[in-house]
Amino acid sequence: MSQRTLVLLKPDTVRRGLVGEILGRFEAKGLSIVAMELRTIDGETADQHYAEHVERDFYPPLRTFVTSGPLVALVLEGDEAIEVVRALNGATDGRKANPGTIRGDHSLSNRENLVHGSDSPESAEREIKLWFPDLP
Ligand code: YYY
Ligand code: MG
Repeated sequence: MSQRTLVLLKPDTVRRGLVGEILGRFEAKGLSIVAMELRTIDGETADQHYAEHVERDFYPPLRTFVTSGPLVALVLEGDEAIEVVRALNGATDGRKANPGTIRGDHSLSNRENLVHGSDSPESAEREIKLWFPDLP
């Protein structure tokens, strides 16, 4: 079933010059880009995006990180796109993510882990509305 999912190439991806490498993986997989924008977000947008995490101990440094510079926000579309993107991204902690995944190949951190992908159809709908409210 074709789905849309919200993906972020977080500020570490942009700083490290990995936008092309990571975008290339999604494209090579066959996912289509239906929206994409380079954007620097403020703390309130971070709070909305990570609403489920704002009370967690790890959130304050995560908030600082995700607002620390430009990121690339995009919407990807394709068959089972939500699960496919999560599989390409790999486990949250880059130290534990399998080699061959984006995080497994390029991240050694549980915070600076390069990418975000929506975790369910409900999250994807909420996040796409938050980041791209005008997307038809
Ligand atoms: O969906 P995913 O990004 O794989 O992980 P989440 O459990 O939703 O956490 C969101 C985000 O928070 C994660 O990508 C890194 C960061 N984080 C952290 O900084 N420290 C933790 N102990 C857990 C997660
Ligand atoms: Mg998550």
